[in-house]
Amino acid sequence: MTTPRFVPLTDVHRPSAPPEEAALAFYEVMRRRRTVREFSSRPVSRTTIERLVATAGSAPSGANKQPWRFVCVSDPQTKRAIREAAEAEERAFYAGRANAEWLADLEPLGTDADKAFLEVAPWLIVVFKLVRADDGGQVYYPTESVGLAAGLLLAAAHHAGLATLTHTPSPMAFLSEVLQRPDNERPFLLVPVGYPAEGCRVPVAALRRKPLDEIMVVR
Ligand code: IYR
Repeated sequence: MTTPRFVPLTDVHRPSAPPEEAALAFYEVMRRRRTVREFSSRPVSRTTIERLVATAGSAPSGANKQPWRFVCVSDPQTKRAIREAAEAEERAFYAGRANAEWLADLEPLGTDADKAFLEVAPWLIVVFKLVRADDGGQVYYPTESVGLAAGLLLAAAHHAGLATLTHTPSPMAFLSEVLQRPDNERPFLLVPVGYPAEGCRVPVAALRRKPLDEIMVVR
């Protein structure tokens, strides 16, 4: 057995405002996050993407195994390959794989099988979940862990003034092939990152957020 080592907690984030105010200020930032499906081709630097991924990689994870990989794609040919494969799956989805209730639920969002954003957005961050560590060891709560990391990724992008889309083409196996990922990585989420297109429109239906009394219970 190894004895755990500890160090004093020193590098502490201290907001300039007290918690009530800081929480409100952050909420005012985050409540403006909107999923965007019309992206501008305006470039975003690789350094920016590296910083977003570093934030995502700071998420907590089961036994600190950090069971994630962020494959960042800016190469046009690779983006095109992803778009083509994704659209093939989406055509099958909209043409019958989805049941009637699912299609009805999507109607207000105005989605369809056209995924131009997969070529237009300057970056696609493809988030993979590790089902085994790179050394073959176990991982714990990988789905929860990578979900937390993905949330931080979206928050980091929004905080940097960039738009994202949480895209889950289904099934996603083609991402492993196109991106030549090893067997211990499973596609989890595809996140286009960039600026919204000039004149970008967003669906009214997606604006509604459940009020606090619907999502919060205090005991
Ligand atoms: N994957 C499809 C359909 C879709 C499914 C859900 I659940 C959404 O919230 C949005 C879309 C697509 O990307 O069009």
